[in-house]
Amino acid sequence: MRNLFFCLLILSLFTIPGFAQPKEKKDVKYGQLNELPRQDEAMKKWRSNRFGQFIHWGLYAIPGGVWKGKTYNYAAEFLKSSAKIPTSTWDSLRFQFDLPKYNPVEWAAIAKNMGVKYVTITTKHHEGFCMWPSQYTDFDIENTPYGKDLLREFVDAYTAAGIDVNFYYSVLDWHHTGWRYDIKNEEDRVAFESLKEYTKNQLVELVTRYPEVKGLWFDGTWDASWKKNGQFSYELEKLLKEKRPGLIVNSRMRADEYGSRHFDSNGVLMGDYESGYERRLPDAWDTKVTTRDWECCMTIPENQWGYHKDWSISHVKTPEELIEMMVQCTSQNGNFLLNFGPMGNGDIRMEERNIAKAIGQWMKPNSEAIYNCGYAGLKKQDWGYFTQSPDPSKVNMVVFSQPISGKYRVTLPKGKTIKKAYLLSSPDKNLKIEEISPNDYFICPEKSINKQAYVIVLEISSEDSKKTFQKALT
Ligand code: H76
Repeated sequence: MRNLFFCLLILSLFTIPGFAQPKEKKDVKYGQLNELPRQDEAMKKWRSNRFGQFIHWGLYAIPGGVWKGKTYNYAAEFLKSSAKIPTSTWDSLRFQFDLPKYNPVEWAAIAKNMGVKYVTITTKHHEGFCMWPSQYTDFDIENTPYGKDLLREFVDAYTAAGIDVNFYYSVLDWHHTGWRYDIKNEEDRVAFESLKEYTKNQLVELVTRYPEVKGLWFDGTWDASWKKNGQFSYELEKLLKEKRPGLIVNSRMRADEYGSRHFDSNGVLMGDYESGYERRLPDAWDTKVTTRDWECCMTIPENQWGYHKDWSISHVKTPEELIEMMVQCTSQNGNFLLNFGPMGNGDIRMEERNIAKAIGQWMKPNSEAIYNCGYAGLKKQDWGYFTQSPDPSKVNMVVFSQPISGKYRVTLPKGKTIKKAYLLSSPDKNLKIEEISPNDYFICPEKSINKQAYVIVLEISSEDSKKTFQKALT
């Protein structure tokens, strides 16, 4: 009787809406375009890069968060909105964009020295100013004292340095009269059509003028107006990929026809990688993210993308914090995109130069644990992060927190054993390995005196695993 009662209880739960019911699959027409994860060469390259530089540069770099003597603490690229500056006033900043210090060859050298393999630069942010000479607007670099195509110079310099170039593009546009936050009536619809047309023209222009571009990073796509245009963004992604085979697009570009963003109404990722991790990381033990491509974009201060004159208003991340974030991303199959906000005169601020240098100094001896690396499929431990080397028999341990005991725990899946362990910096010297129980180990470096994160390499074998297991049984 009691059993019957429980059976009925369980059965009844399935009939309560929203409880334990398999979600009904929606018919999504304008969702994902291609099978994921993409396995073509362009995507493999993107995935192997792991570390990139984000660049936010536009007219907002001129006031740098300060307007009429008042400092606005909110993100400098939002100053027009924070200080309620009329569009015509803001737009006339372009007459001050003369960039005497702009030296893209030097920028590229700084980036290369830091160890990035790709860069993503703002071609147009929310202010609507275009960093390339666009045939579809006068609000562009051509109509500034600088006058030249700074984007072409940028693409050339970074490409020559061996760094893949990507373009950030904001659909949200405070300058374009067709932009709407929502579409509420016929007038809005007509206006927004002109913005759509403009967006399409400019993106085709960008991928045509700069065929080197590897990917497009869409932003300002959260408003109702864009979300109501799922079919348009689907067709736009398709068109751009036809124009530029191999083009890589972030998930933020898209909403499906039901307005579901990043992931469609059935939970399928749109675009080629997830780009929702902005100024935050997934939990370090989250293994779900390892099943897809993703990228985390990060600021150095708390929330400044464009140049802000006063960095004392928030915590400024140290190179060590940033390196740890990058390593965590790699350990979970993600890329790390670190933002720089060049100044209104074209220079790069000293704080950013110093951070780039410090990260570069760490990268030089340790980057083998980053490039081409990913999720190792091992249980995360408190001392840091595992990264899987492209050599399947090698796993890196990137140590950030040295245990007081001096012993580093490693748990392997059944059937695998550690053959040897050594510091990446001295591969000829084996570290002591203590087997606790089958598949469970302590790695014991002689001394843990490192002041910086460092890498221990594990050579893993699956052949002699049986022997070890047998030995343990007897
Ligand atoms: C909010 C917001 C925007 N998205 C970031 C990537 C920056 O561009 C910021 O301005």
